Parts: sequence; C-alpha cells; structure tokens
Amino acid sequence: MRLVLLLVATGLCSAQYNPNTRPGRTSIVHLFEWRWDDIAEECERYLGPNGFGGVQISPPNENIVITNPNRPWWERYQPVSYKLCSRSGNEKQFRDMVTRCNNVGVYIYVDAVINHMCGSGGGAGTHSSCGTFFNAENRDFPAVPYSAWDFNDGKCRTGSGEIENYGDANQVRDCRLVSLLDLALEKDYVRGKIAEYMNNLINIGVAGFRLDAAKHMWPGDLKAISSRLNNLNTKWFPKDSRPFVFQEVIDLGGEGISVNEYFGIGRVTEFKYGAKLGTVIRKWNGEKMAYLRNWGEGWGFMPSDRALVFVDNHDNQRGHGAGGASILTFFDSRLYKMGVGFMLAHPYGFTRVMSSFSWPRNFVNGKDQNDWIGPPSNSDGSTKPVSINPDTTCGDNWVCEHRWRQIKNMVIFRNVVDGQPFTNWWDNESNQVAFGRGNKGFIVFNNDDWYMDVTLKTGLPSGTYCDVISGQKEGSHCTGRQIYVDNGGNARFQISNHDEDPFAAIHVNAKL
Ligand code: AAO
Repeated sequence: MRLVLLLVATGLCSAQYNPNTRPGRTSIVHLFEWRWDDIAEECERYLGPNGFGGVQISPPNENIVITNPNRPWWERYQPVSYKLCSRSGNEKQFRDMVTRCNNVGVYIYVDAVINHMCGSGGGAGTHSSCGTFFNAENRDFPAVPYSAWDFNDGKCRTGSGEIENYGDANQVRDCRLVSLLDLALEKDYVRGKIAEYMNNLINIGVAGFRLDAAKHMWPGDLKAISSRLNNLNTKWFPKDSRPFVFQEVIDLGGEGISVNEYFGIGRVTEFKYGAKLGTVIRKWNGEKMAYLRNWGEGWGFMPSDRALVFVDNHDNQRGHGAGGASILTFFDSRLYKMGVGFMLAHPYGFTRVMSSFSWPRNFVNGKDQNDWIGPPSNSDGSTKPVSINPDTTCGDNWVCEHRWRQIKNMVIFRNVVDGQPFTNWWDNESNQVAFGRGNKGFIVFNNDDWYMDVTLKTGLPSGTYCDVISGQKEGSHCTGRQIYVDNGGNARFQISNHDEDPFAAIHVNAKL
C-alpha cells in the first residue's frame, strides 16, 4: 500500500517536470516577441512538420506602454492587468494560436510574469497596451484588482525598497527587482488572482509556463500557487496532465539562493550551461572541447531531469540577466551553430532553442546602448509580421535561428536519438571531439585551428548517411556531404577548420 501511494505521489509530482510535448518531440523554441498570428502560421507551416515540440511565447498579458525609450522589448515584463492583450495580439488571436498550434502537435508555453506588476513610477495617465487604467504610484490596478495591500512594500527591509544584496534571500524575495512593484504572494487573495490568470490560460489550452523571476518568489508561495492550477485541457492532453513549469532562477553560485530550493515545483533554468558552453567553444580561460567529455552534472550542473537548458536567452543575448560576455548568440553565427548543435546532440536537460530579432548593437565602454530596442515594428509601434524569404529564412530583422538548416536539422537529430545513451566519445585532447547516441546518431566537431581527418567508431548501422549540417537528405540523395559507415560501424570524417560549419552530424533517418 505504501509503495502504491509513493508511486501515485511521484507520478503526480513528476508531471511538472514533463514538458507534455508529443512523443518524439524533444525541444521547444522561444519565438521572442512574435505576434500570435505569426506563431499560428509558424506552427502549421514549419514547427509541426520539422518536429518542434512547442513554443515559449512572450508574456501575453496587458503591460505598461513605455515611450522613453520608445517601446522597449522589456515593457512586456511590466504587467498592468491579466487581460490577454499585448503587442503580440488580443485574446481572440491568442485563442486562435493555441488551437492551431495544438492541432498540429506544437504546444504553447506562456512566459508568466507573476512576481510583480509594473515599475513604481507609472502614475495615472501612463498608457497600457489595452488602454486599461492603472496608477502604479498608488499601487492601484483596478482591472485585476490589486491595491496597496497586495504588495510587499511593508515587508521589504532595505532602505531603498529595492534588492540591494543578492546574498540576502529575504531581500531578493521581498524587495523590488529594478523598481518593479513586488506582489505579496503569501496572501491568499494574490495567490488566487494569479492562479485565476494561469488557469484561464490552461483552459484555453496552453501546456505550461516559464515562471519569470522565480528566484524573487518564495518556493512555498510558488508551491501553493501551482497546487491551485488545473489539469491541462483534455481536448488535447491526456486526462490528469499537469502543466509543465520551468522557473527562471539564475544561480551561477555564490549567492543566497540556490536552484535546488525550486525542484519541488518544476524544472529550473540552468544558467551555468550557456555560460560554460560559450567559454569552451570560444576557447577562453584555457577551456577545450575535450573537457566536454563529462558535460552535465559532471560540470556542477543540476540534475538533468530538473534542467531547462539553452545556449542564450532573450536577456543574456543582449547583456541583461546573467552569463556575461561568453554567451554565444546569432551575432557569432559560426560558433553559435556549433554550440546549439552540441546542446541538441547531448542528452543533458530539456532543450530550448532561441529565435531572436536583430538590432544594431552600439557598445560604449562595454555596454550596448541599444540593448532595449524592441521587435521590428511599424511607425505606430505595432510589431511587424514575420516575413519569410524564398530561401526559407526570415526578413525584416527577424533572425529565425530555428530556421537555420543546421539548427533545424539538429532539432530533428535530437528527436531521432531520444532515449539513446551517450556513447562512443572521442577527442584529440584538444578541440576535436565526437560522440554518439546509441545506434541512432553521431556528431563530430573540429573547433581546432587545423584540419581533421579521423576514422571513428560511430555505433551506427553500415550504410551511406547524409551529413545534416552541410546539407540534408532530400529524396534519395544528400544535398551536402555523404558519410560512409562500414560494417564495423566506423566512418572517416574529414572536416576543415575553414569549413562554413566545422562539424558534421548523421542519424538513422538521414540514411540513403
Ligand atoms: C526596466 C529597466 C529598469 C527599470 C524597470 C522598471 O531596465 O531600469 O527600473 O524597467 O521601470 C526585463 C529587463 C529589465 C526591465 C524589466 C522590466 O531585463 O531591464 O527593467 O524587464 O521592464 C535579475 C533577475 C531575473 C531577471 C534579470 C533581468 O533575477 O529574474 O534580472 N530576468 C527576468 C526576465 C527579464 C525581465 C525580468 C525578469 C523582470 O527574463 O527580461 O527584466 O520581469 C545577478 C543575479 C540575477 C539578476 C542579475 C541582473 O546576476 O544573480 O538574479 O537577474 O544579477 O540583475 C554575474 C553573476 C550573476 C549576476 C550577473 C549580473 O554573471 O554571476 O549572478 O553577473 O550582475
């Protein structure tokens, strides 16, 4: 009996670590600042057919409108109500997106901003994305409604009311993060309002949530809120499915709060992952790819089944949040593709691919003066649609990393090798490395400054494979290089350090 209860209990809890993606779909993509109409199209025309599991969307709720600077991307992290109304679209468009994406097996993960409302400065007369009245100076958000009682102003014990020291967990959770009005999540009323917002999204059909600024909320409060969440909509999900939760907790070590405080609620973002991978692939601090042999927990990361991993996110690609200069982004596209390729081939963690918009960087004393610039937009401030070029890439400054052939094909690679062990590691004690995933896939990198010509044990069945980095399999031929695996499972890899992409990957679904 006890065993049965234990199994039931772990079964119920473990659902929150399970991303709820369809079987054989193993990654999500963050379509940062995309409009709901464009995401619906992208699910149907690209993400579904290419095996993406889901989309992390920008916050869907109503937010403050900032005009100085002019419509920064970060205004969406300043809620003024829980109405579904933002630059990405209105409620009707949101519902249409969820329905259309769900119908093609690509699920929606909402960026939930529940730690705070807008900055303390937004007084009466400040605009909101849907025209709802609010007055931040009086803590008045009548559309929720929240009033002064619902904020932590009295609880915070720093002189400024702001977080002053990240070493002090009380400050981090009870004081204001960059002046954002800190909600009192220990209040039953506030928990109820947040759960109501999230349950509305669940009922519409979303599959889970990114909890923004989770580090700034007490784990006990998050636990209480998550216990009030409904099961997922049975129109698309099996009965009793729990919403997937991944919490944004930045823990590079050395602060008052650690990621493992949050494991009881769901997965947690592993920020060490992108910071370290960037350092290795850039070959900074004496790092080499050979050291990636024990990548994962061996590098001091959290347990794989608790981790949400990514090479870059919307903050650290532009110097916000944590990670620093080592973070790889689309601006360093050659290294970036290797980083994302490595992440998607490696079994550690649940993977999120970044899809960005570009902006003109302007560094002054190491700080990008343009780190605030919002999505491609029209003169009236509305977000531009994502245009698609004849070669399948995107226009109008939408970068669409997820459509880069190398990245898209590695998303497929990860699906093909899902569940297979990490096998056949090889390295040259420098920056040429290779590994396999059971008998399903194999990947080889040459990040050294010289030519690579090696014969390696791949573990794959003999035959001719299409490298899915230099090209892919189309019909009965390869558009890029071919790799021959012999009867012993060995293959010769010749990769120039001058190649457009100095890596190669093969898997059983790209065999001729
Ligand atoms: C904007 C303006 C502010 C203004 C405010 C209100 O920029 O000047 O006061 O409006 O009017 C985003 C933007 C913010 C923006 C905000 C609201 O990034 O610039 O403020 O929207 O519009 C912390 C949090 C983390 C947060 C990150 C940005 O812990 O949760 O800051 N990320 C999320 C979102 C983000 C969003 C918010 C939260 C707010 O992803 O887009 O903000 O909803 C340390 C701590 C980290 C801390 C960083 C940065 O990191 O550990 O927890 O992140 O500092 O403050 C080394 C250390 C590392 C350290 C890092 C940076 O790497 O190892 O630990 O240095 O110092």
